[in-house]
Amino acid sequence: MMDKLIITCAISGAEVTKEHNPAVPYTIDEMVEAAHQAYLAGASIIHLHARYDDGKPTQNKDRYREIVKSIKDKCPELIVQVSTGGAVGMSREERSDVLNIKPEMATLDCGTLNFGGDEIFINTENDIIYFANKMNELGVMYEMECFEKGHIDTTLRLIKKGIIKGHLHYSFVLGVNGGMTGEERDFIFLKESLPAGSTYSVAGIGRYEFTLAEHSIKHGGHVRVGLEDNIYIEKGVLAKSNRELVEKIVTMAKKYNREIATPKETRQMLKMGEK
Ligand code: KMH
Ligand code: ZN
Repeated sequence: MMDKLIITCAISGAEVTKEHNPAVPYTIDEMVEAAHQAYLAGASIIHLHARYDDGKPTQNKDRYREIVKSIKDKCPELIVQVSTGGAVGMSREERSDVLNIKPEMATLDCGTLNFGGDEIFINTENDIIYFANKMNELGVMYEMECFEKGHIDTTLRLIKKGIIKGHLHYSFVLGVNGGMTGEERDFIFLKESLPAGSTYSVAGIGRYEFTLAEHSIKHGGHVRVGLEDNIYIEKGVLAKSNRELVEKIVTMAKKYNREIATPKETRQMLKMGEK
């Protein structure tokens, strides 16, 4: 029998706006509501980008502290995974400010890639080492975001050097303009490149969100959905909420007899707190 399914909901993002979909949360109240609804639908992890009330993304520790506290006041058992990726163009010092709140979990972006147009999401090897060292020091569980196969190879080198350690949990973020696509063959290639004993989730961008999710559910992996990654519930129809995207995954999971993991079960499966 396959493991229970861990659903992550990427509620806010840094690049998507209310002009793209009015359900994108900006204010703290909107973030709490989005997180709570996603949790009620079956999400055990919230992937969070802080924003100010006007939608501007920020990595400011005080803003994060307030949002995380407000979410946890409403849903004490939820896992809040903060972003250390921030928005394209932020420096690593700016991006890492959020780590000062000692989050339970955070992303570790494992390589550079084009992000469409003139944008480049920069993660040099030294950046990755910087973030990994900081998270190791603070005991923060990381989810390694890999946008293509070279990023997995980078993690393998850093694991050998003892820089990346603890339980290895990956996220394949596929379908970014400039990154690897999210076809089934891409997914299989990445999945088979992982070290033994690791776990993984997938985040399909745009039209890949649900097809990639289905590959992962079928093969025993985990899934991330949310307005950060995709704003449509089906072709041409805007999602009403983050919750609606999570519900679609829960329905899909039933088809493959995958039960949904609670936050407590997620912590056990990802061996959190063992660092
Ligand atoms: N906003 C992207 C540039 C992460 O959260 O760690 C980076 C991102 C990755 O979303
Ligand atoms: Zn993100």
